[in-house]
Amino acid sequence: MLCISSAILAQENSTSKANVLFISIDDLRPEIGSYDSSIAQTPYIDQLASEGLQFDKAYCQQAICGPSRASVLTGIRPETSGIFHNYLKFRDVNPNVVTLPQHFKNNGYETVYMGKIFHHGDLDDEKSWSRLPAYDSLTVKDIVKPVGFALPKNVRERQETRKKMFEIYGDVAKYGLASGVAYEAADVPDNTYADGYHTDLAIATMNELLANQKKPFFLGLGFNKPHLNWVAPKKYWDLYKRDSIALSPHNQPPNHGAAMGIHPSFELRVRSNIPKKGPIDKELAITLKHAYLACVSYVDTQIGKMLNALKDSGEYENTIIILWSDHGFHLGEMGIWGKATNYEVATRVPMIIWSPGMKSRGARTNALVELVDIYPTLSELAELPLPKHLEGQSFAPLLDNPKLDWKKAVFSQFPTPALREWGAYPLRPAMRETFFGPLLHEVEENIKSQQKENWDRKLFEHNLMGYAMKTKDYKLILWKDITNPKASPIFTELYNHQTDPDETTNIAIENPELTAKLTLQFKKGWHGNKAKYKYP
Ligand SMILES: [Ca+2]
Repeated sequence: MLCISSAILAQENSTSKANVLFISIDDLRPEIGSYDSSIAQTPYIDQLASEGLQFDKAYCQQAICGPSRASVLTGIRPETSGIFHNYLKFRDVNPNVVTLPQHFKNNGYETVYMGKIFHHGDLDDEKSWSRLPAYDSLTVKDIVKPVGFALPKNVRERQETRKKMFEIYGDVAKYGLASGVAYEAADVPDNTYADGYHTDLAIATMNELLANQKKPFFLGLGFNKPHLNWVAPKKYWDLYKRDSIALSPHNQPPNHGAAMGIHPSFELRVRSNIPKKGPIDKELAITLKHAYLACVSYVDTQIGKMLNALKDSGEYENTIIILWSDHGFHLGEMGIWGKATNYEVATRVPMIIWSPGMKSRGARTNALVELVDIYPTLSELAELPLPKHLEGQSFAPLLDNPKLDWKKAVFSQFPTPALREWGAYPLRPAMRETFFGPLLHEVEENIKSQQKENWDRKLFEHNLMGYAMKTKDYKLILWKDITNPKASPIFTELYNHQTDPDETTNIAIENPELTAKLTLQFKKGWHGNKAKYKYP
């Protein structure tokens, strides 16, 4: 009798475990209604924020896809893992690391993903996932595979650009030079493109999981937009009037800022309808921002579909939901179109959480948190043990009390944005012979003129790391030679977020005492800046 009741109890326990819906978004800065965007139309994310907890001060560990995602999903910071460009695979670096979904899989969860959760190259990590999405259900419904461009002229343009770039530059064109147009508005259904397709697939998969088995699920739904190219169905473009789209007035690099901290928008410029040097003119800039906003609303609608399906399934009250973006994005701020800097606009990310048991709903918190905290947080909320290797700190206590005194500082890093060519990767010499040449010459001259005797191409291209520390009031960026970590920084930036939230002026030089004090705080590292909170 005792055996039977224990068995029933065990079964009940396993089935009552909360599911996890893990929503990642690619390149989304907090351009969202609930984050006070004056223009973005995001009713579904806003709704989630109104029911959960919104983090207003959440930061990525590096503002580029691969390293940010590796850090989130392994729980290890780029500085520790060494994964600070897009061409390192986390399994090559850490073959036996237990990833976040793998941890859930090992603890009785069915784990499955669609879209972009890990970065390309890490995408199909077989140790992390227990099953495939419900492709068969979709096939029955005759949904075709998604496309990159829907309009034939844009498909043709991509092919022709590719051909042309290989003719001009030879083999080096394969390193991303041969891209099509930067944006598209086509009158097509949502699932013509990847994000709509993956949402349909996620809903079908969730319904299959709920119908067929009794394990809780960890379902990863990774949106590709608003990453370039900015393609979205026309109806999302139509949500915005061109006349209402304003550009940031802060379109110049910071006064006295680090010359090596500013890049010439490599990623955007490889698109075929974007100028290869010089400023992006106002008309194009407005179109680009329009395109970005259209993608944001497109993704928001897909999130609405997913959340509504979860509510319809009856599992909403039994599911932990986290929504996060891998980094922010400059839309002309500081003269940059792209990610890949140490500045606030690239490192600050939207993050919203909903958990069935949380006591505070619809609140916003200014607590400093980091994406590397997601792994321990979800583990704690799902009552799983915490693996020893994790470098984040669970922010679960904030779900009950968003006003708790929290971390003293959070950390991000990026190697020389000005000269790292692609995904923070060291420059391939042949790139200097392409249209990247004049761009690189210009930024290199800027660095030389600022850094004078410090200039050394090998140091700046390969060994210089910008370490950013964000406190409540300040952002400190130390540019250091990674081959000589004990040496003083080559250059220091300090921004006062109380008086200068847009980081327009580096005040390090005229504030030596404050800079020294913050540098001491930086030296304590993430260990020394954790929240002092003691778990009950
Ligand atoms: Ca990204």
